[in-house]
Amino acid sequence: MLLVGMTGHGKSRLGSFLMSPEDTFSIKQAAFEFSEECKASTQIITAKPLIENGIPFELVDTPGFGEKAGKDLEHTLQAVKYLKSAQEISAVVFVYK
Ligand SMILES: Nc1nc2c(ncn2[C@@H]2O[C@H](COP(=O)(O)OP(=O)(O)OP(=O)(O)O)[C@@H](O)[C@H]2O)c(=O)[nH]1
Ligand SMILES: [Mg+2]
Repeated sequence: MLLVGMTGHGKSRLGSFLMSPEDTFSIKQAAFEFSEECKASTQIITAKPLIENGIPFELVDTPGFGEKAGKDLEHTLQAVKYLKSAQEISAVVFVYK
């Protein structure tokens, strides 16, 4: 399951919540690093294994769009490389606040 969207809209925060909804974790303990303010944080695509209803899958956090000139291209190339190597994408979640 791939989390995509504009920078600062909450992909990493949502991903961390989905990994452990019961935890009121601090930023340091979160599964996916997220920023304290609404600023760009994720730079590298990160996949974490998760089991839901006995079904194993990966939750994938991606860098956000709209950070600054040049970054969108860099992040898109990174995404293309990741998607080419991925076995299967079951869902793409567009995170919009
Ligand atoms: N109030 C509130 N704040 C949120 C929510 N989701 C995210 N935030 C805050 O918004 C800020 C940005 O969240 P991130 O999860 O880092 O955003 P992101 O989409 O991963 O950003 P990039 O990694 O730059 O693409 C952080 O301060 C979060 O705590 C939400 O649902 N409610
Ligand atoms: Mg992020």
